[in-house]
Amino acid sequence: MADIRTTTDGAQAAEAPPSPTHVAIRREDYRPPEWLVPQIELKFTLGLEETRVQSKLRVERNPAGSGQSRLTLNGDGIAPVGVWVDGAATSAWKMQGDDLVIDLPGDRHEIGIENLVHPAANTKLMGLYASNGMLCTQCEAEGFRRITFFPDRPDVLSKYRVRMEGDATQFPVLLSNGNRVGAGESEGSRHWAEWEDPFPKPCYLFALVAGDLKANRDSFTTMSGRKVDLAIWVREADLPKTGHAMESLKQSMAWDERVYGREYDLDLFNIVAVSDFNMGAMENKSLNIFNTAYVLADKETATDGDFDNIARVVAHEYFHNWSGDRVTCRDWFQLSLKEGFTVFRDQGFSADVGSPAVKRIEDVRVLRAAQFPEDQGPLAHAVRPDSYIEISNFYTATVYNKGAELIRMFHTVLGPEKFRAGTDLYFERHDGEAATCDDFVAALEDGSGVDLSAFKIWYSQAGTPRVRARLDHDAATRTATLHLEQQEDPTPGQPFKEPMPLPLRTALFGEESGAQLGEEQLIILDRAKQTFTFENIGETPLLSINRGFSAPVVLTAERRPGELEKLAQADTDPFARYEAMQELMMSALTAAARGEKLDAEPVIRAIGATLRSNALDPAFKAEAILLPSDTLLADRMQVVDPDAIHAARDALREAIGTALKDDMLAAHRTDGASGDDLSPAAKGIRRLRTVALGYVAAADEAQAAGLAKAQFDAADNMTDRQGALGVLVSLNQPEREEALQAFYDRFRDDALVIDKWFALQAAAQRPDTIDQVLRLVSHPDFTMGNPNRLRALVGMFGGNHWAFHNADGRGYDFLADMIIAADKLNPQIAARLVPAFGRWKRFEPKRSAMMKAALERIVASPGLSKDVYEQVSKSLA
Ligand code: B3K
Ligand code: ZN
Repeated sequence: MADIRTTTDGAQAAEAPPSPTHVAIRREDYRPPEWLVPQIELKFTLGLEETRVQSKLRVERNPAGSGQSRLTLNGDGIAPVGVWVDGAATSAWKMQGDDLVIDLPGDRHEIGIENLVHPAANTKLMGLYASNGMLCTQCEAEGFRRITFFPDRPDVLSKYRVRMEGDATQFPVLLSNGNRVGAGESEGSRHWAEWEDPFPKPCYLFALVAGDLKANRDSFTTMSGRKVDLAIWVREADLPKTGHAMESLKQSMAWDERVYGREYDLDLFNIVAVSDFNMGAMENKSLNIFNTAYVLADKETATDGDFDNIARVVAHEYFHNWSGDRVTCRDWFQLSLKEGFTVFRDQGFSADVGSPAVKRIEDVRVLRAAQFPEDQGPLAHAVRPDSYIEISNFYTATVYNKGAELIRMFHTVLGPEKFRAGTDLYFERHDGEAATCDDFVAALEDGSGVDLSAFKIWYSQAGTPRVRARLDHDAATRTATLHLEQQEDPTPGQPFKEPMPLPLRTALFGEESGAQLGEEQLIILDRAKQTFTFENIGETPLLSINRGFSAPVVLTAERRPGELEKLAQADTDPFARYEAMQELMMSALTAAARGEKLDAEPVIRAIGATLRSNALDPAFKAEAILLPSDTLLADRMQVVDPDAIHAARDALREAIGTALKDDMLAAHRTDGASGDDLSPAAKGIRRLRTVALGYVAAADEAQAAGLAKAQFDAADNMTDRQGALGVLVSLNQPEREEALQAFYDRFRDDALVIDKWFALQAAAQRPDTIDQVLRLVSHPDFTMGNPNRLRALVGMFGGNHWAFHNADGRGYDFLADMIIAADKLNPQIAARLVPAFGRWKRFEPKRSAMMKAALERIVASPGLSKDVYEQVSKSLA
């Protein structure tokens, strides 16, 4: 960023040891841009090996700047072939590191630059790169500077005119943002197209695609009656797999009109699917680029989870058109302004098109699995971070998912109408601007008339608050008193913390009657210690607190024996019921992992009652009977011993499977869901089938292997097939190999399904998983160059708690080797593998020392990228 000073001193020292080359950028150093670029014209002469880029920038001195005559244009790995100022070639420019600087005499100039890029050699997949013979771009966060020189910061907004020219056979389709304003043939077998985007945008939203693609075309008529042409571009063979993505797009467009009053603003909306992509998808204005994994689906190759993820990601990227594109971020510290809000919006969409109760449980499961560990480890950072070395490392569960929880708290406190008044004002007030998180809160406050200032601490204070609750009951006075305490633990760079406002939806139920006692209350706990009184409580109450997970906290309540079991049956809030089950399981598991006797009976009774309930649907049952993961259990242990955790979990699974085998077999036999039925009810039946099969496997391997193989062979859909294989991979039965081979043979030409084949084996709960993974790295289908494949095998293995933390340390050696090797190709993806090592200090001494040694080996490897350097050095600090 041109005008943000870099530093190696001060606050940064608390977070990462200084490096001579990798320096921190700080939020407090933000300065407005010195120069604005209202207009840019780009010309691309396309080639896979080499593409020529000619750019023409209209630059204007920013009245809000400090008056500098120096124009700094960011670059990354590119060199100018020529530079022009106001039409005249000039040599009065110089390189400052990767950046091009020109001293300009006046207030307005036209700058011309020509440079070359090499898409096929671009293994970072940032900027312009080649994938499967096509060309595409990824510019967020700082990829545009790998295409051409530009003030690569989100608060410089420009109107784009883009011309591209290339071989018509190799690149029959030429796409960019906005509207196509011209096209034609040129010399030889070449052709060209010209695109113009009427909406000013930051360069991170620029996109270009050139390739041999075919479109699934449809249209959507907006609420004001405008027809929008929709197209999903894929390789011809993949066209039959685009129907679900298209339906999801149309549903998203209608939902955003209905729920947020947001109408689409151009006549064209394109989605392009790419096989090599660093993340899920990208919201480039009117030209979204997607990882194929979030576009392509049919029932033979995609699971119900895949279908749901496609709908979620299509919605998320579409919603960015307003929360991200029309209103963008002032600087990258404000990333959660668009990401937290857009995740909250996509969660609302998925809840509305599916089951709201199950969706909330899933969202909390993701938060606990991905964000809570972040908050408790060395990489903890605020939703609006204060500094970064590499911004790509901050596309985290904290910025996205905790950011969404923060928006959810605003929604809870304001209620839907006032929240909507606030978001309407936000979009109206900041349309066409680059805004901040403070601007967002101010708009919510002004739109709703409610003071939200106390909640702003959620943007700046990292860490998950811990809440302790105790409920006393005085039968004589018929009052119940709720004693609450909150505690915020130190995180890197934040040794002292303030109490935070925690909105806790709370209700009481009668222990005897099971009936709700009075209305649900929204309690705001905003001090370190507080008590709340409930009047007219005649019978002994059960405490249902943080219902719907209204605050993203770790809450422990003092419970009488039997209280959780009763709540699990009586609570009227589905999330609270699920939570009561989880707490019941968690207390049995943590006790057993500490070496105490396993008390499985209360869990068995609760699961049995859940399975037999006629009032609950299968999807909810499947969620409610799943045991907390090894990783979640590890979070609750003082000293983490992965073997003890795993043994406790295995013992409880076996006890449940044995005691409830008939119920599990009945749940597994349940049918009535045909493979192409994607209703929430059918998905629930399939999910419960496989979860129940897992419990049967814990009780009787041989019987489960037979059932799983039968399910696998008979499956007419990927959910049942993958579910069965997911159970089989952890068993020592002959059916395992047969099914793995059959799966591979059938789907060997389908990259996304082969990703599943790798991922299932990396996720297997077996003592020899590390051996299997080491073998799979040499499999001819394994490649580090494709992010999906690397994530499927290596990423999945890093998340397999028991296997990765194998006592002999080979898991650590393997992951360190992979990070070092992947860093040479694609630093962004390599850095994403580092957090598996993050909480090394919490492990038993032997593993802790080995994890630390692995991190030290990585940080000592020569030529480390700043991506990996930042994650590893912070992990060691
Ligand atoms: N905004 C993109 C993420 C870009 C990640 C860059 N490292 C996708 C999304 O959140 O919608
Ligand atoms: Zn996003």
